[in-house]
This record gives sequence, structure tokens and C-alpha cells, in this order.
Amino acid sequence: MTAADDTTAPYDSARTTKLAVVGAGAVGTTLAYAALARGTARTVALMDVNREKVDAEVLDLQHGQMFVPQADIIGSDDVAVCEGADVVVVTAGAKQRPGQSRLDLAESTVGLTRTIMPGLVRVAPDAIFLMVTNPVDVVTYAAQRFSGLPRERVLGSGTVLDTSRLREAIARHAGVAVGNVHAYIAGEHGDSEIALWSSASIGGVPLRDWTGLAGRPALGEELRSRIAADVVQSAYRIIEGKGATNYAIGLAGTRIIEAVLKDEHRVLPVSSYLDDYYGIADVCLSVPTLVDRHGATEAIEVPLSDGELRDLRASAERVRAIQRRFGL
Ligand code: 6V0
Repeated sequence: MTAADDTTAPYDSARTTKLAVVGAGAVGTTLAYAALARGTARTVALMDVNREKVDAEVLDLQHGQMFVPQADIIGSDDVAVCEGADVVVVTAGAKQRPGQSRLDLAESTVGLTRTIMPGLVRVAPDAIFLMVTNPVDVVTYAAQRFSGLPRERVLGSGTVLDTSRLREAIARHAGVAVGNVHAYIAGEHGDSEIALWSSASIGGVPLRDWTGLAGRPALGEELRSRIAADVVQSAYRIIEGKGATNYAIGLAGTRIIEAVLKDEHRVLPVSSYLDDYYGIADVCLSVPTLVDRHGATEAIEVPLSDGELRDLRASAERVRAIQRRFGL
């Protein structure tokens, strides 16, 4: 019998893609599940300091293999399980408790980032690193520092999730498919984030000129303010109701990973290092950014209204203040 006849022969994983997920909590496992369901990578590795938990999560995911694109699922409490990964996603660390803001988590998660990044870079020196742990902008900046990697190779999930929340709300009010809405949330993934209304559009119509489909509202200033406030508040509402946000961030993270693994050159509002974005510099923040196999390669200068630029600068200052507090 030749190797080709041997249906039990393992797939040649050396020439295929590997995704490593650090932190097998609510976010990490949901992201792994989304990646498996979408066939994002041929190997999905889970790493968590809690051995019992990671073993159980791996078993549960393995038992769904019959129903998803072919993949190997492995896991360990040893960082070596991430060896050779093409993308490493970091979701490890404390999550928000009801009433806590994302910035309140900085103390513990910046320390954790300092601890784990060198080991991850050692086992996966060629990977693109996607930070999800909050406060994600500060954690991304810290990970760039502690990894020593070129900055474009370390990005944060930023406001990709918030942008999805925004587009869903606009689409629901306007009565169109989400895919027909173009709009971004920029700035901090947190309380100072900004909806970029001036560049938003629905089906090619600038949002401010959108008069509404029959029986549907136009998206006037009052409704826009309400939508933007809901986007900022939604994570708090979810955390109060179920203790964690996981499904949408799992999908958002998977979308970013696919943009990298498939070299899509996709514009996504990931958190990346800004060096003179309308004068904003030395901070990781979300703006529409080109994502490809090299990581977050170019921030795109979308036109901003005066108010949006003022708010973006204020958001950058708020994140920078936290960076400074931790000596970054
Ligand atoms: P969780 O369910 O408590 O999971 C965290 C996991 O990390 C646990 O299983 C821990 O055992 C594990 N862990 C802790 N330290 C280490 C370590 N050194 N190495 C490996 N694993 C470790 O939290 P959850 O999954 O809900 O959230 C994880 C992080 O994602 C938090 O910081 C959240 O605030 C953040 N989120 C970020 C979002 C974003 O849009 N960027 C969205 C949602 C949550």
C-alpha cells in the first residue's frame, strides 16, 4: 500500500497553516470554535495555564471534527504547543467584571503580556501576533515592546468588534443587509471610541444623505448619537447579563486572522502603531488599516470631520496616559 492509499496517514501539516490561541477562556475557545467552523487553519492549538480546562476544551472541540473542515486540534499548558504558528492570538488574562472598564484591567494584563511574549516569540518567531486581551490598545503597545518584533507584526483586535456592532445597528435601522453598510468605529477599544459618521455610507449613499427606505427612518443626528452610545455600552450590558462577551469577538478575531493567513489586503479597524496619523503618534489605536500576511501594514487616512479628529486625538491621549502609567 502506498502512502496515498493509506487514509489514516496524517496530513502533511508542515506546509499548512497553524493558528495558536493563548488563553482557553470564553474568548479563546469561542474564537477556536469559529476558526474551526470556518476552516480558517489546518491546525488549531490552544494554550492555557489551566491544564484541566485546556484538555477538556480540546476534547470538546475534537468531538466536533466530523462536522467541520478537516483540522487538527491540539492543546497544552506548555507554550511549546504554539511552535511554528503562523498566527498567535493572545486572549489570556483577567476579564472585566460588572462595572469595571477595560482600562481597569491594565495593571494585571500589561504584566502578563510582559511575561508571556518572549516565550511565544521564541516558539513562533515568524508569527503575526493578534492581541485580544484588554485593554487591547495598551496591551498591543506593550506586546510590541516586549516582543521586539517589527511593529506591523503585532496588532490588536481593536475596534473590529465595535465596528461590527455599529454596522449591525445601522443595517437594522435602515432595513438593509449588514454587508451594504460601510462605517467604522475608530480610536480606543473602550469608552472613548468614536463612530466615523462623516465617511459612513449605505449602498454607496453617504450616510448623511440617506433619506430612509419606505417606512424606515433616515439616520438623523439623534438616532446616530443613540446608536453610537449603544455601541459603547453594549459590552457592559452583555457582561452584566452573562459574564463575558465571546461570540462576536470570536468571529471578529477569526476574520482578522483570515485576512492575515489569506493575505487579503483587507481594510479593518485593527489596533496598530500610529506614527503621524493626522499628527497622532506613538500609540496603538484603531483606524481603518490594511491587513495582509505581513500584519497591519498601513493606516488609511480616511477623511475626518473636525469633531471626529478632535475626539480621535482625545482618545489617543487617554490611551497614551495609561501607557505612561505603566512606563511603556
Ligand atoms: P476568561 O474566560 O477568564 O479566560 C482567560 C483565560 O486566560 C483563562 O482560561 C486563564 O486560565 C488564561 N490565562 C491566564 N493567564 C494565562 C497565561 N499566562 N497563559 C495562558 N493562559 C492564561 O476571560 P475571557 O476569555 O472572557 O477574556 C479574555 C480577555 O479578552 C480579557 O482581557 C477580556 O477583557 C478580553 N476581551 C477582549 C475583547 C476585544 O474586543 N478585544 C472582547 C472580549 C473580551
